[in-house]
Amino acid sequence: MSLTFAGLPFYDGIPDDAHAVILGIPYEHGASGITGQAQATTTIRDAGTWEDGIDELRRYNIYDLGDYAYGTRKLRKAIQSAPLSVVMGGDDSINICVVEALARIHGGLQIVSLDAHLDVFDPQQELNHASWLREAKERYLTKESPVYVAGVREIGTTKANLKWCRCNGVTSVGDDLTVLNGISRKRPTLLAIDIDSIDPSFAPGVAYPEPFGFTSREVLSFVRSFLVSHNIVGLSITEVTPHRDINDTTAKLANRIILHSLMIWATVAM
Ligand SMILES: [Mn+2]
Repeated sequence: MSLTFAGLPFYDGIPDDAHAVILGIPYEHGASGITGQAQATTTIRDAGTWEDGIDELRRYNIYDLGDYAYGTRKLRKAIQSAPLSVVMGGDDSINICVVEALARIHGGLQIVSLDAHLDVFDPQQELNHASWLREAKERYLTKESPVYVAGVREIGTTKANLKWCRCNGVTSVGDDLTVLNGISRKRPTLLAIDIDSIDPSFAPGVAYPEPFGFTSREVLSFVRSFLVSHNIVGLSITEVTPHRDINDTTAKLANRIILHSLMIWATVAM
């Protein structure tokens, strides 16, 4: 393996004393058309320069578990091995594995997704990164488990998509991130950040950029307050597409969102 994330210790296997783990799923077979997301786990790790590690994180048992293949039992065990699991994609469909793993050990899991796209197309027709949320919800969550999506601005959301959302407890909150502060603070929560939720001027390295996204600062300040107030058990960052990036801007952004998240999480959870 190249550098570990932020110089964290590499753990080969499933740890039993981890406070948090980070791992990658270099998978892009859920991408439609433009691929390259599988390269992101390496690029995001390499977008830091901390061979010696970050002091604030070294006080805790936070391990980089390396990369895992999509859909394996080993991956599930890895995601389940700590109170907080940070997962780097890969295309957005890797969240199906994350939701499966977390839902099996956390009853009443809720999902908060930041995404330019709703991702609720019918998985029966095509199971990919544009249908992952529906697949994950129908397969692994109960009807009562709420799902919130922020930042959706794609052109092409169909009436059938919206109807499915209405009938299945999926709420699109537009671009008002403050709404999310009002959702259940107790429920175990997966925060799934598709990097294309952020404006392409900050995150150019994505397959399907959409204008009018969040600023990078908006997302950082949201993540900071949300991590402090809510019961986060999983954080995923997906859709970084290195060959479309400019000067590693997007990989660096993903790297820093994870890094700040781990630091704030360590401060409040420990
Ligand atoms: Mn997206």
